[in-house]
Amino acid sequence: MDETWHPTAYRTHTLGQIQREGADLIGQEVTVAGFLHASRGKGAICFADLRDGTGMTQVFAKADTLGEEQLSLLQGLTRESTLTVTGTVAQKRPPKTKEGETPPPPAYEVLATSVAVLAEAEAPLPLGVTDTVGAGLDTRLDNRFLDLRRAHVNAMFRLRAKVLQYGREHLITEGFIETHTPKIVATATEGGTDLFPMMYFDTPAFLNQSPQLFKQLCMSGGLERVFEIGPAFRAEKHDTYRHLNEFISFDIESSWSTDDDVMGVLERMLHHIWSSVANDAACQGHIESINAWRASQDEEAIEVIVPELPFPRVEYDDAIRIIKERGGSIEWGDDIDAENSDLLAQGLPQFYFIPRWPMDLKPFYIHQVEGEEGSTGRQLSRGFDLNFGRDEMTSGGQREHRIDVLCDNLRDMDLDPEEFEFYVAGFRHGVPPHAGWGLGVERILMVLTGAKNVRETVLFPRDRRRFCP
Ligand code: AMO
Repeated sequence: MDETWHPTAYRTHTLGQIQREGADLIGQEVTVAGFLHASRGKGAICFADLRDGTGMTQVFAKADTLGEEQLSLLQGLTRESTLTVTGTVAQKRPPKTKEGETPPPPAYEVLATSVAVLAEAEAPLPLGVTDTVGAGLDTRLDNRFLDLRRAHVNAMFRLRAKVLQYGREHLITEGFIETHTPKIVATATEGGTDLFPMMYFDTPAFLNQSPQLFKQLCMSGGLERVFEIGPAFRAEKHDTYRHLNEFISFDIESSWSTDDDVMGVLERMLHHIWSSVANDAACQGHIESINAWRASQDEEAIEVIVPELPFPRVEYDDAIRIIKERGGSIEWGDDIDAENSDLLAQGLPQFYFIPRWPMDLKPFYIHQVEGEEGSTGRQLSRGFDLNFGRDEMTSGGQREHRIDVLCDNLRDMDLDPEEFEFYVAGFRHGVPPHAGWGLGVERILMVLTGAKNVRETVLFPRDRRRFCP
């Protein structure tokens, strides 16, 4: 555990600390707090398992040290109620081991001298916290606060925080600064119609689909290298395992850079995230929690395999040829759907880039490849995707910084440059050539944790049917 814990008004020690530092705490008085995970014992004794965000510790209560009244309070307490316990730390009696068997490491318990109930849980619980029989995803999401108390679900969000921490950390070492752009906007960002409308006082406005146009304006503003981790809203009527209507977009934009330069930033960042997670003891604990759950569901264990650098690059032209050779139904100029990505990913067990997409499959802000055309003679772009298996993780590219070409691109895509004046203006008074990408945080979490549904990786997912809680 790398965190430094400070006592709070409710506890002197965490439950994780009792187990880790138990040898030094024997005989010492402590106050711990947590959820009542389980309790057993009648008459003059009670064993209660207490759980907090750091671990679990057994509380041993006896009538002669706790008093009859408090003992029966503890014995009658419903599961998942919250309480504090004051008592002394003792080593638990080690379990009997057979000859030749290695004894488990010592464990510690708290001999209770007083108990205070903080909030009693109603029974029955709408969702079992300790059950290994999986509840349906809808029931889980309806009762997410309880679902989160389950060890493997809790672990998912602790891992998620680590992924963002290591991603941030890496970009800062490469000279990026963290920015925030508005989520209430006047125009579409990506073109197209998948916007959530809203009223901004008396004026119609939208929730932003991506920080794209604003991060580019930061380049015109001389901020050189920016990143942002923030929500993106898409009113797409998808109902799949990988689409959300609100997701967290992890974006960068970098001046004086090409598509190749920012692909380098992306692979170095992902490599850093994976290797940091692999070497972080807390993350290993989270992976173990997830694997314990997977084992109970007869699912294969997940492993953190650090991807090798550089990631493979399969240009769009080659991707189409390879998919066709493997029997896929696709033509040059088509998007590469999940089934065809499966064919392409054969022999590519990790992340892979698909650079140089046809210009007309990419948004208006993407730069074309000068003097180079695809095998069919159509214009290629400096846009790329990063995939893992069948799923797209990131898209990005070098941006068009020449104002005349940018306005032509807008018109070619039936968009009116005047409606994008706030953006186009940023190209009128000098602008560095620049490139960037946007990565779906939830998609990356799916890869790391083996989640089969993107909703598993979001605290309170928003999809076509769900916006509460
Ligand atoms: P794009 O639209 O491809 O590109 O989005 C970037 C990445 O965001 C994730 N993503 C989603 N995740 C969950 N649910 C969705 N509905 C969803 N839509 C997208 C994907 C995707 O690869 N402005 C560009 C990025 C850039 O060029 O910098 C953009 O938004 O992982």
